[in-house]
Amino acid sequence: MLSTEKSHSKREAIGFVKKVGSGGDQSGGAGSVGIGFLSTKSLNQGSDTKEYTLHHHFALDCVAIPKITISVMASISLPSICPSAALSFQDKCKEKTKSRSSSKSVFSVKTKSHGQITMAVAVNTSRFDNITMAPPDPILGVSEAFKADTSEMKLNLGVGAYRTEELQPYVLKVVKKAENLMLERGENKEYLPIEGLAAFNKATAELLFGADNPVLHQQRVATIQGLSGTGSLRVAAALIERYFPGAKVLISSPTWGNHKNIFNDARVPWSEYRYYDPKTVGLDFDGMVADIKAAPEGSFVLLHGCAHNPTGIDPTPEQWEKIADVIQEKNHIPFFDVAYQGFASGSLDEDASSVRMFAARGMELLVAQSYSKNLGLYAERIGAINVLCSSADAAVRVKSQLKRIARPMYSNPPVHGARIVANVVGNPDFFNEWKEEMEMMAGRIKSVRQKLYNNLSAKDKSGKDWSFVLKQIGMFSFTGLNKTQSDNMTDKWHVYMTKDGRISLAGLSSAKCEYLADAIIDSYHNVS
Ligand code: PLA
Repeated sequence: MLSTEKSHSKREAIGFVKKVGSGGDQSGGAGSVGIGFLSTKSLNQGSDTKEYTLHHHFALDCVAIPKITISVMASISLPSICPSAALSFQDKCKEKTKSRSSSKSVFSVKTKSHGQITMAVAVNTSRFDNITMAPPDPILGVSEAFKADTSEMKLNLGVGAYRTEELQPYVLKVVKKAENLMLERGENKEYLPIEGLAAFNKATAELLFGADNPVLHQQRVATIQGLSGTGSLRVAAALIERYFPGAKVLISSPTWGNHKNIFNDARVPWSEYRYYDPKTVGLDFDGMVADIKAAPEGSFVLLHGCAHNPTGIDPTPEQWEKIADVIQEKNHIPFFDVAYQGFASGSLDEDASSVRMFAARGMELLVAQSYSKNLGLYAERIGAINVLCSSADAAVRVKSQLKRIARPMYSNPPVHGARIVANVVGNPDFFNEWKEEMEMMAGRIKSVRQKLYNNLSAKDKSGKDWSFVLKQIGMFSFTGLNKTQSDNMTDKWHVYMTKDGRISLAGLSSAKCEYLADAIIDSYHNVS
């Protein structure tokens, strides 16, 4: 153990402190040691109690530590965070230890005399010691693991990000054109208003509801630009928490892995409704309707507008109508997450048909939008939150509150992606080019889906029906593989995927379909 000795004159700045280290001794012997600096302040004026705060500390190996004397103490309280040091000090001083906040390297000293004592306090602790290691993100963490794999066979089917047939990221040609135009115009970098770029907000609401939708002409939609789908969902969650205290959000089981985090962080209670039926690898429609019906009146029902993530299973138009019936009956509020408009079917209008049908019924609803997938603007963080209200007056008030929520969260949104969307949608040539590229991307995903199915059914001699792969829509396939089987996909076959059995077909090339089919068949039949 190392000790300190130094005369103390001022209230500020006291000395060094120790770490118990092998080979250390009272006189400051060698060993592995930590050194910290303390500052002090009187807790109350005139009082003899002082609070010592540990500032930096760092480790040294095999150095002699000077002795420092602190000339003020008679008793000391140590935090529970460093029990070993507390004991050491107790032994030495025969003083009582008293636990203070366990998260702070702070201790108190009572000055009753000016005798000299030697002090030893463990400082190889951090104020962040009570923070535990967070687990890797179940989706984005997969990409990190993929990067670390050196196998040539490796395949990243984790995150839903579009890749070319060469498995390279793809920047849409129309996005490059819009960016060139923006560069030529020499746009400035001024702050946007809190609600975002006006041209973007207009374009995004029109894409969602259809430019001719009466709800827009009646100015019943409050739209603000958001930080893509996630940020838009988060702002809407904050609105729910603030203005619908105690209201529950109903979430499909299963759902996109981040939904629960979003509502948890916003302190919005949620519960699940049945959605996926493992027996049929299809929609548990009766279960879904029963659970929505059973929920407390006035709940929010989170619905995936199209291309349900992770299952790839969407209700049919008739089923959507029945879902709308029960939501209306129970006075619930639909909350759509539209992260894949145009990417599921290749058609912007078709993929928005669920939202438009609910709007046509005169229902109030919320919609979070994302341009990560359909315009490939993942890192630009561009999306929107729309609240369709029953009156223009309500929409104005709701918009003012959305802005009020956004301001302390991120102040105002980034401009680049918003300008891209506004330029692409606002220019008829660009708009058509975008639709063609979207069809191309959706088409490539459909073709690998077909090829994967062909390989699965040709190679698997067990008679298992793989046709569910073809019935699913969007960029994902929910394989039905369990966690152990999914682990086998990664550990043995270097196929990276989420542990719920989801694979992103957007990350699959035609050339890799056969390999993937082999991996799935092996994991399905040989691992339980
Ligand atoms: N909503 C759903 C249903 C999603 O699948 C995603 C993205 C988002 C919202 C949010 O995307 P954004 O914030 O980029 O707009 N889901 C991805 C990526 C593609 C992710 O997990 O962040 C996925 O792999 O599931």
